[in-house]
Amino acid sequence: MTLESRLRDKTARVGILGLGYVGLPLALEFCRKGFTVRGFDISARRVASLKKGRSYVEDVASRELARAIGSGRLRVFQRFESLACCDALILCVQTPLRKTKEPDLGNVVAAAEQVSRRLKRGALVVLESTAPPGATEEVVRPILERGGRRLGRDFYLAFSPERVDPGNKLYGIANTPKIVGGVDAASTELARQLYAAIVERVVPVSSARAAEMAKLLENSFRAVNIALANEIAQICHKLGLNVWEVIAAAATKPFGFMPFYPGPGIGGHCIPKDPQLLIWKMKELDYEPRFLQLASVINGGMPEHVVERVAELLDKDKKPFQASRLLVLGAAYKADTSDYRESPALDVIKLLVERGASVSYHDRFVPEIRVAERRLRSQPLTRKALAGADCVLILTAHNGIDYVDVARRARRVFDARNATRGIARRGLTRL
Ligand code: SAJ
Repeated sequence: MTLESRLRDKTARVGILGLGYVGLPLALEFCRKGFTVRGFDISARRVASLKKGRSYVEDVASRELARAIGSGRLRVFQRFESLACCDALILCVQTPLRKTKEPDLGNVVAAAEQVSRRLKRGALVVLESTAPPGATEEVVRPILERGGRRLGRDFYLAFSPERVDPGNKLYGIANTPKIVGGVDAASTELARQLYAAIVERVVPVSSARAAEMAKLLENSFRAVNIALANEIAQICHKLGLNVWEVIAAAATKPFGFMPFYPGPGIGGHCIPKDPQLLIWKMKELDYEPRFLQLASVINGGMPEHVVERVAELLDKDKKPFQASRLLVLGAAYKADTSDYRESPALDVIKLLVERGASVSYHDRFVPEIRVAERRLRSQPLTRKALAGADCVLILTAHNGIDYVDVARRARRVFDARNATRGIARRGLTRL
């Protein structure tokens, strides 16, 4: 039977490498649509947890996971032997940035090498991990061609960007359009058929590079617009204007405008990283993407800007940082998540500690952080903690906090997220 017929009658065996916030929901979606899935992860802890039907991904319910495992629909492995029977293999491994802001494709190479050692003839390989333009063709393809294999005969290869938005209750895998771009036309078509089995709308593009670039545009769009909002915030501060009022007014325009908001900087695993992949690639091609670079500088400068604004407030109280006790509300990179990767709140805390302030934080989602070689634990948000702080900084606007009470009990509040919108109190200052 051909891969096409296996995809059509859902007998194609799907293998997913990397069972994180992208791979695990994807595995469950294929199970939901009737496929048998083999999931692979190098983490013994993750594999053990999955085998017990315990989900570690917020968008995957343990109950559904347990059913998929119990029925044999989903089988999970730490070892890669059973890759050999898979007809379609999807790589969902992390592609972090190195300290030098260069992409680290080590996980992609390692996964591709495991696949290459056991690639079933005629199988389709899809890279979902966000990667610089050309990575699918220049990094993954040569690894799969080892041993004289040929694209289009022995295997097919495509890129399809993940669009998983953790915690998004409106958009999940099935109702988020899925871009697919093959290294050749046959690969595009097979990838289209693979995803057409699980998503409502598949968007084929002309190449893997076009698909890689579309993903980077999506997130660079956010990064540069957030940088614009951050620059407008600094301009409004100089002009004595309320940037939140200005943005809200501009957002009443029913066309041609999309609001973005200032903050203490940008965090998470996508937005800070994706533009850097483009900047890095363009360096190779001797082109300088100045706009992307400038946006990165503006966003990266926001923690410092927040610290300068807090310094202005403490100066009014004749309180140097060294004699100040500061309470930070929110360590996560955005509201109502426990993810604090690349969180700008940690950058702000680090700068405050370096300036000699005594800093504590409260974040019910994030019990502990490490900043400037110190371990800080989330403190209970008590009246005493609020009253005892020389300034309370709101860096992540988690829901479930009584910001009216915060503004009432704290001597000073610096709100970098407009969490106190609509509240008027002496001592309350916003970005
Ligand atoms: N941020 C601002 N101002 C804004 C929007 C975001 O300062 O107006 C900050 C956030 O606080 C956070 C960072 O930027 O620190 C990134 O926030 P984000 O809203 O872009 O959320 P992410 O990082 O979870 O981005 C993901 C992306 N999803 C994928 O890549 C699959 C992005 O494409 C989505 O558009 C975004 O979620 C979303 O819309 O939730």
